[in-house]
Amino acid sequence: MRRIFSGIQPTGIPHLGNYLGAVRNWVTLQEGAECIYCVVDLHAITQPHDPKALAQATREMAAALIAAGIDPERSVLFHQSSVHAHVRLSWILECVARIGWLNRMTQFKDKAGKNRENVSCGLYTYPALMAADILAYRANAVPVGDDQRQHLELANDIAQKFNFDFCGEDPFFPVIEPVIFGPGARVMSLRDGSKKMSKSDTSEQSRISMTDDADAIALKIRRAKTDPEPLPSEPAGLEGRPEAANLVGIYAALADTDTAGVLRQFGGQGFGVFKPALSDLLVAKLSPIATETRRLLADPAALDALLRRGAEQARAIAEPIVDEAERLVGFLKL
Ligand code: AQP
Repeated sequence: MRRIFSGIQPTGIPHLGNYLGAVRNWVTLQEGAECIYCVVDLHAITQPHDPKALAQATREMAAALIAAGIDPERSVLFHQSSVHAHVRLSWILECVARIGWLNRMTQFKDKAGKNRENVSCGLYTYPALMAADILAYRANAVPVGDDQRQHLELANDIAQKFNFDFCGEDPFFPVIEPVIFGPGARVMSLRDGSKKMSKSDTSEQSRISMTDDADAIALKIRRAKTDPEPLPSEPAGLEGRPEAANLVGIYAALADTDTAGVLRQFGGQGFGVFKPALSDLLVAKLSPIATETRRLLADPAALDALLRRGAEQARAIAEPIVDEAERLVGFLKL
């Protein structure tokens, strides 16, 4: 059976990119696979954060995941800092990973920018922790947005080097398959079609948050950057029009169709017609999630109990795996 692992940082309210690129697929994958989903609060402190807000942000992310359809009865749902196996394995994998491999990570370059000398060491070694998150469960499939493809390739390189260095003929860690699909695999900023939609973008107008109400959604879509041309009838006509392509891609992902399908419906129409239709679709899909998130957050004790149970389930899987990894490395296990 496939064992799925994926995570999301509690760095703010999840947005449409998180939903279409990752969370929605997590929900679908619950049918027919063993799924382990994690709110990765250890990753969230790799950049400056507010310690007073992190615990609540972790709860909010868990609530949003459950509201979007992650079923804690079927999947393991927990927060990363409650399972120490992640950190234990991360250290080992940092010692397996090579500096040259980490130097190639584009996410580090994007997030560090010109401030490279002053960002945290954690931001640099983030991909080794991500590899540990997955490999602590010996998960073999990881649903993510397209931006995480490079980190998964690195996780595979690290796993294979561990197997080569410590496991002889009998590989301990599996090959990890990235599960990346759909027109929502890379949702771009509403203000700049060349930048991905992100929780940490300073402009609220750049993203649709999963808790936005109908008015906020309509306003953000109305203000979304576009061009004066009508929509083309064929996907090729979107070339060189990143903002238009992004909005069409969002519509396609929400309507479970593809770009060609959307353009068959809206080709030749201007944004004055297309944007209200997109707003209505967004409201129809996101409003029930926002309402359910608020309902879950009204009972933090119940939410905490779910996370506590998820952590116990996660520990039961990860601790023996990481114990064995430590034995393979040669630690004295008493
Ligand atoms: N714009 C996006 N389009 C498609 N998928 C996306 N994901 C993130 N942004 C997009 C996917 O969401 C999952 C969880 O991401 P994360 O929160 O752990 O980290 P991130 O990729 O760094 O997302 P953000 O929103 O940009 O967070 P911040 O601003 O805090 O760094 C991942 O599977 C990711 O691919």
